Amino acid sequence: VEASIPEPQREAWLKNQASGFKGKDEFEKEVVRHVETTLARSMFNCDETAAYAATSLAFRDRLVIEWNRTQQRQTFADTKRVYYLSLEFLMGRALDNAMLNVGEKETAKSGLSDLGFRIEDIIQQENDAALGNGGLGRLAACFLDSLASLDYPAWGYGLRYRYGIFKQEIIDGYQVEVPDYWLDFNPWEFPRHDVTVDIQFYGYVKKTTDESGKVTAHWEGGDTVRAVAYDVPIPGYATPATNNLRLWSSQAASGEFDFQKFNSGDYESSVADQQRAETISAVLYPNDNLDRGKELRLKQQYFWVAASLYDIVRRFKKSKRPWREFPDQVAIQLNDTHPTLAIVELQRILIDLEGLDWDDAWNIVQQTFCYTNHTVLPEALEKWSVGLFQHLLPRHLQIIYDINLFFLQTVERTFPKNREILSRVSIIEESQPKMVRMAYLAIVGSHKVNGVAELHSDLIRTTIFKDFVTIFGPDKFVNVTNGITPRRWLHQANPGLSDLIATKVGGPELFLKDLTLLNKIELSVNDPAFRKAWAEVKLANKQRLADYIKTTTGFTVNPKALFDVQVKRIHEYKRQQLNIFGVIHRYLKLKAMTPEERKEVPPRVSIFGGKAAPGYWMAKQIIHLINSVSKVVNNDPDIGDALKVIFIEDYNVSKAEIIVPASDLSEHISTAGTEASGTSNMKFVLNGGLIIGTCDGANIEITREIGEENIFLFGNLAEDVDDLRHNHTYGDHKTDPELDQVFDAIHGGTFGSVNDFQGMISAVRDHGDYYLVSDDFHSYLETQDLVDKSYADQELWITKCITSVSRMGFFSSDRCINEYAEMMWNVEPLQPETNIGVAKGE
Ligand code: CJB
Repeated sequence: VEASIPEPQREAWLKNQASGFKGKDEFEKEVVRHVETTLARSMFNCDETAAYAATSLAFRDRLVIEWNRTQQRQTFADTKRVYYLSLEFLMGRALDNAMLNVGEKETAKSGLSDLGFRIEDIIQQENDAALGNGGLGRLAACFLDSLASLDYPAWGYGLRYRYGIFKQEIIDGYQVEVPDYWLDFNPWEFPRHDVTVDIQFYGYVKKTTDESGKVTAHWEGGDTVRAVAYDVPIPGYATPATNNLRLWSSQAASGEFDFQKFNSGDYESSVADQQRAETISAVLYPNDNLDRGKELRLKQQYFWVAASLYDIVRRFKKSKRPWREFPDQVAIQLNDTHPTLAIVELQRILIDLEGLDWDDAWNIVQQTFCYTNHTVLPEALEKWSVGLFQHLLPRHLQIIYDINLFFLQTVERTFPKNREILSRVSIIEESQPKMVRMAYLAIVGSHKVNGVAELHSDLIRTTIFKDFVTIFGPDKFVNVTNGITPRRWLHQANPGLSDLIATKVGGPELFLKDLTLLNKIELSVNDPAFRKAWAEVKLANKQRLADYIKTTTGFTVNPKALFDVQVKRIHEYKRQQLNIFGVIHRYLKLKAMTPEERKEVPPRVSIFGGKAAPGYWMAKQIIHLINSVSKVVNNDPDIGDALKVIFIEDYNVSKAEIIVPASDLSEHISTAGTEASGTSNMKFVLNGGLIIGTCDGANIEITREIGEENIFLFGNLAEDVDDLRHNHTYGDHKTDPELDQVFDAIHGGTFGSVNDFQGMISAVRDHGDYYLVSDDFHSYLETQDLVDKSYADQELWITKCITSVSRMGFFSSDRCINEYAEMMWNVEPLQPETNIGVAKGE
């Protein structure tokens, strides 16, 4: 390594090694130093933004020192690493997390107070890093936290979008999208202008044959775009281990602009070239559970995958090991099919650039990759047209055809003369136009495939990937039920509850590293002091949310009311429409009561939040209906506290941190068989709220863990969905009569012009009610009545909550990551103590 300092000079380096702050005095010194030098400001010119920046930089310095040590340790130990490839990392804010994970939040709090700031205000200054849409991206963020906290040698690879998920504004009840320019000032990233990769697109393939007759393909011509690395340190909790998230940003390969064009007077087109290159990493596609097949998206995928693989291969080559050892050193996890091109790219590198035989290369590829499926929804399964591939990535298309050919040949050997199976499993769909089926390519190129909850894993084995189970055998398909990091989703979001639990479990660092220890609190379920403290924590969290609602919407809600929450992406399959129809039904019932009767009903606040994809018309209609109902109900003097309906604008990770701890009841009510897992269900229960839900995704395992007496399940089962749908189309299907009352109210103009909501009604009445809203409506209302009755008995309710929390240990993402490591990656943690000696950097 040429950049390495020669041996004789190293002593001077070792003597002068950087060491971040220790203790409050040094923290304050670092903050002041950053304000006065890095930011060139002073005590006469230091607002909260500057204090946030300086505090973050002080923590970043600490992280980067540990980051360096961690990378050196891993290189020195020459261990296997995991690479988690994800187009989305929904990280949220970093400062609070960094303070808690390195165990210095108290230091920072008192230091900032000495310097004239409240830590809460400083934390609020940070923009969310919102490089994701929803569950899939947040899962990736939880996994990074667990990988670091468990000392696994792991890197995340993603794209550094200039614009993350859009900001949502609600104007006159409608969603309006506003760009999220979050990079204004981001102290958490390190630009690595020295780590760049030039990525090729378009062009053509030339083949040459050497004397021995060996044919080699050369991909030539086309455009080149430069990938520049930006590194984000990922601190582990209660360990010095600090991993790396490397995000690629695109820029013109020739630097700022094409100087030849520039000098010849073609200034505009040189700038246009530069902008075209930058477009690749400009914006996150805002679709959740939907594939749109846009060329720029495929460009993003290849750009990111090619840069990441170049980096991984470069790192492997430094070890000078033979290629066959690549899978002993490298495990690559494909988060959904978005990075599937990595399979093709590695095969291309091995055969075209490194000269390996096809079979040897393919063996290495299959041993390296694993693939996670996150959905069975047909509209979300990625396909790309062969024509687009041919144009953008001509060599990759050839390799895909060869992969398919060899795969189909083996299938044919096992199932001779079975043409149906061949066409069913072919990576190329023989449609007009022909399409590349990315999930099939991901399965064929990986050695393990997993679903994200038991029901979901069973469904993929028996439906969408059934033929592949027959071909490869059942062992290739495994389940890893999703999890969440208790650091962010309990300790950070709900410090009151975390502290209370810690008193029974022997300190936060114990249960936050082994969440099964939560079961100890069940011993205190009847302890009056513990129960009282529990109720106080919940009320304080509800008060915090009520204050937030007051400031942002102007509506006053009673913190003693039952807070009923549904926050997630807006999607027909997640059925926010079922919820809002239920709310309307409740409103109509309340209106029909006398004031005395109304007083007997337990008050409720129905809280919604979530973004609709900008092109998803029905989802936008749902948002509009919720806001229209909110306006009518909240301003109806007959109703008062009995019912309030709130739509929280721009739901994101940092808002979830306020909302989740404040919930009494949360709704996870997808049509059975559609929600692969869900992870917010886990967050809500862990924070002492109960669930109303369908038998879908991880709700089923949550029930198994916490007991069915502690969850409000309703609705049809996944196994009955097909028959019900069939009956809608061919049978004598009638809308549920109580739902008809709701539709009548909407028709009557109670919530504004019916034209605005006709689509939602027609979907149920005229278009087959694909999501079974009518079929589940009665059962939903009955179960909501049961919720009211249960909530009225506060003593029993608290018992349910404490018991549920105590049994949630299974849902830590630490358990999940250990399962991946053992079943799929074959990697071991590398504990910090094992490091001694000097290595050569990452
Ligand atoms: N998921 O967030 C997304 N986006 C997709 O495009 C496909 C799936 C979600 O992934 C989560 C993590 O596995 C699941 O919990 C959730 O059910 C699924 O919808």
